[in-house]
Amino acid sequence: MGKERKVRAYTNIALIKYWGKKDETLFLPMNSSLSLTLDSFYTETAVRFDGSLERDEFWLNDVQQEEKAVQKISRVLDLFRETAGITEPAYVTSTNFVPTAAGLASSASGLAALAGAANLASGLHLDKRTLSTYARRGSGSATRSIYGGFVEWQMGTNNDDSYAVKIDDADWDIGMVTVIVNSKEKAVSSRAGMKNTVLTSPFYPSWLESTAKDLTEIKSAIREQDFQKLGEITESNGMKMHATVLGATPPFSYWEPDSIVAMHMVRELRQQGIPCYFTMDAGPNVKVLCRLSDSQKIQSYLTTYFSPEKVIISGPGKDIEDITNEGVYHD
Ligand code: 2P0
Repeated sequence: MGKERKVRAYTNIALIKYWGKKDETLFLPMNSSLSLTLDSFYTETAVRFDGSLERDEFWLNDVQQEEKAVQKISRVLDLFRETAGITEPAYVTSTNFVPTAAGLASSASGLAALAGAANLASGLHLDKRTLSTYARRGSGSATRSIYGGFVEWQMGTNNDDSYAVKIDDADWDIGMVTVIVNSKEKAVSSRAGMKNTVLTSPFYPSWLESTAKDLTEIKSAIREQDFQKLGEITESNGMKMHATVLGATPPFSYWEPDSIVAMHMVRELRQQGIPCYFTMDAGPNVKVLCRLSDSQKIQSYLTTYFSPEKVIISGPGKDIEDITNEGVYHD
């Protein structure tokens, strides 16, 4: 039996969105994206390869997972088994750490933590860049969760050159306030939503063109630590992604009435002189990019409408971490 290894990976929120694949098997995206890793939402996953098991076993938040969820992780584990020459099944335990009542599951931190733990348990010890290509095969957004701070997923052209690169530690008073509008499972998964958008939305080609420009500009905003420019590009890019969805056949939207309330409140905060900008993903929750030092003021304002447990402050998250021996007493 192999040694169990445990890893923590933090989730990330895209400021320049990944929306569409050019290769569904390899998870090669249609465009490069850029995200902020968050410290308030993370996953801890332990993996051990164990010859006494008949097949992979996966426990998430102390509940044994059914076939479909097991298959999803087995595909990633197979990549490590193939490279390391391992034939044993794996025993995987995972815990999602999200604030109470948020109910957010995160494929980004989940699949990144799985890849990170399998990397150590298999003895491969891949560098982080290569590891991000393995995480990518579990879920596109997981590519970026290998690193903390601002992270670019460079789309590349093949399995080996589509990876994550850290752009900046985001340690210049950067934060994000997440507004949980609805924590139920979404009606259109991001995987299905992006596929339908690529195939049917007439706005999609313009999205690709415009997002390439946004990426160049947001990287210069990060380099210059120009928060206003960073925020304006973030808000604009998110809205453009949602516009492609409205143009799909059949048209759909991830927004709910309270998403629009949250967006209005962010605009009001800006009118009050607090710089903050919203973005949304494949669901109704609203994420507010802000100065970490303003996050409590923003939270106070948002909780005049939303319940306090639904408005969560994050700072920048860290790189994926080996926590195998965390909590173990060393003398
Ligand atoms: C992102 N999203 O860049 C974009 C913006 C949602 C909207 O990545 O099919 O779970 O597993 O690669 O990564 C969510 O989609 O999709 C996502 P798959 P994923 O964060």
